[in-house]
Amino acid sequence: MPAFLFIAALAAAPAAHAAMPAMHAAMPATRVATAAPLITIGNFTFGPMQVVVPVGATVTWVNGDDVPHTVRAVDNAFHSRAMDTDERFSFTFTKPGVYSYFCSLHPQMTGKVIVR
Ligand SMILES: [Cu+2]
Repeated sequence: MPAFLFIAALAAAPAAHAAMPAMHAAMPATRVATAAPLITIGNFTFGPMQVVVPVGATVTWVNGDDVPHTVRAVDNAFHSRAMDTDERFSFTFTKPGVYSYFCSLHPQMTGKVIVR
């Protein structure tokens, strides 16, 4: 490679290495999603059960089961209607916080959206 490219690669390498530990440290035990994560309901479970999203994220749930499910916030911030197979529900989170939710038809089904 031309000398100037090689020097540029050397200069960039330390910065990339320095960023690595920070990225690992910031990685939580739960799923960190994009601003538009998709949560799939399957086998009476929200998958993933917990997502971490930025403020302004729109989370979409899709029902992959062959029985109806709902998505209802514990504090009633959102409440879908009963979703049949392949139906979707979306909610945009405009404030930081921890949003616990459940399926009102099967209250043992629970999930959490953490908005940062
Ligand atoms: Cu359900």
